[in-house]
Order: sequence, then structure tokens, then C-alpha cells
Amino acid sequence: MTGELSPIDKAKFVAAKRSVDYIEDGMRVGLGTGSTAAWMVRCLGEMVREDGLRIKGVPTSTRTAELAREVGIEVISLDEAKWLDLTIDGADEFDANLNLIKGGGGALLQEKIVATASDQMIVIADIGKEVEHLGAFPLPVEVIPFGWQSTKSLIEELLINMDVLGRDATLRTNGDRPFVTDEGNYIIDLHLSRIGHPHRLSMALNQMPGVVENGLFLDICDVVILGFGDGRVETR
Ligand code: ABF
Repeated sequence: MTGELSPIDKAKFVAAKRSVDYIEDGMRVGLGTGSTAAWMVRCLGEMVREDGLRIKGVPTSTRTAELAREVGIEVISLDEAKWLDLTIDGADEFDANLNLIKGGGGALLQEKIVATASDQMIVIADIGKEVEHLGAFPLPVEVIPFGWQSTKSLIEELLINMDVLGRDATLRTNGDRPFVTDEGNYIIDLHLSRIGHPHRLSMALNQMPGVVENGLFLDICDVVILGFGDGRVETR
């Protein structure tokens, strides 16, 4: 399944491989999105096909749903599952409190709904994702397309009163068009450099009309499994 991997892919793979040890027969599992989560889905598929593991997977994006089906995992919707035993997903950044920035891949809304509906959330990441303060990675904010420019202006105004270093907000694009999420929304990326009070910022953003969700995952993650390019794995 792996062939010759670059150090970064090896780090992602070993974290993903370790994470599936947490999965038991009969579990309902949230399946994350992104390149690290894709390794986890492939590892799980192997366990289903070769060891007869019986699980039901709830994907967090159309991409993950396609991959899960392709590798032989039974896919169900969150409404069918109602509640999940465990979600395993990647992240763009995590800090010492296991708070996260997610959504670089544009799937933050489903990812947050699925993770919140799970007894446990495990994040799998390479060492490059560990930070002292969240915010070097642009914070994605999913917004309704209607009036998005007004929403963006309101967000920019809000940032003036927040404990952040940078204040740039940019619409995410795909070529010359806005990037559209699985829910048909747009994403505004906030270039903040450093977020002083993530809880305050997250709450203020989500109270704004037009904002659907933001990429701060606070007090949701239980464990981070960290992979290194030399094949080592650590748990935070
Ligand atoms: C998802 O994929 C996202 O929330 C996050 O933005 C991204 C991480 O991607 P990768 O594993 O490819 O670095 O987990």
C-alpha cells in the first residue's frame, strides 16, 4: 500500500496506521478528510477486506465517501448512525491544549459536526502541525454565498477588536471562481498569524449572520497521534 514514501508521507502514514488500533469490531467511525485521513481510510479498508473487521463509516466529505467505498468500507450517513464511537481526522494545526485549526481542505463543517457527534476524536498529524500558538495557518470561515462581501467586511471589523496579529481576510478561490464547499458555501480564510483568545474569536465569528462555522476545533479533540519522518509515533 505504501511503496517508497517521502518523509512527510511516511509521518502521515505511521500516524494513520497507529490510529486504527483504536478501532474495534462493530464501531461506528467518523472518517476525516485530507491526505493523512486518506491513509487512515486505506488502512481501515485493509482491515475490513483482510481481517473481516465490521465497522460502519460516516465520511466527512464526498472525497472521503468515494475513497471509503472504493476500499470496501460500509458507508452510512450521520443521520443513520445518529452517534459515533470515534472520529479520526487530520488537522492543519494543534496546540498543547489539543485545540485545532482545521478546514484547509474545505471540509470543516461536516468535520466539526461529525467530530462533535462522536464519543472520542483522534487527530492524526505529522510533526509540522504542532504549534505553540494557533494562527500561523489561515483560519477558514465557512460563509453563506448570499452577501458574502458584507459578511467579509463584518469579519474584518470584528478582527480589530480581537487579540490577533494579522487581519487579512481572503475569499478562497478555485481558479477564477470562488471555492464551493460540499454544502454549497464559500470560505473566507483569515490570515491572523497568532490567535490570542481562540474561544472568544470562535464564539464571536459564529454569532455573525452569514457565518456558518469556523475552523477552530476547541475542546473537541481527545488525542493527537503524531507521526515522524523516521517512522516514530508519539501521542499527545
Ligand atoms: C482535514 O484535512 C482538514 O481539516 C485539514 O484542513 C486537512 C489536513 O490535511 P492533511 O492531512 O492533508 O495535511 O483534516
